Amino acid sequence: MIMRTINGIKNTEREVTAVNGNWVSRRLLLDDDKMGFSFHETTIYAGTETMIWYKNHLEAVYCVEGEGEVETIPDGEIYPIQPGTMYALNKHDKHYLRAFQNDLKLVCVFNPSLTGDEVHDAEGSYPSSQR
Ligand code: 9YT
Repeated sequence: MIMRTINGIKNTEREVTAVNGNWVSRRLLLDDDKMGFSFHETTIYAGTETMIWYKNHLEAVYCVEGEGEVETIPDGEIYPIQPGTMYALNKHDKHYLRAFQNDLKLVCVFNPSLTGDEVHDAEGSYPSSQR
């Protein structure tokens, strides 16, 4: 049995802030938990835009708070996000993620699981896992 809380993760190595300050992510489950996926709560700060491209991972994202949008690149299609919305990057879609007036609180699942050591490169991508 694994039991963790967001409060227990704050200020530990499982809490990561983006280099550009756009988001903070708390990693509830990572690769070493051996669940076959990783599980995150990510807060995207109000008024920010982040380019993301998970070339090597599939991700599903569920919004629990806030409003924003995803814009897929290069087709420019806009997908609004509000509480209750799920989006799945099933084609490794390159995208902009924007939060509007309030912070966006998102719950995310990655396959393959993130190890927690990944760093977004200039394309918004994480490297492929070593396995
Ligand atoms: C919304 C989103 O892409 N969240 C991803 C989680 C975060 N980049 C992390 O924990 O690395």
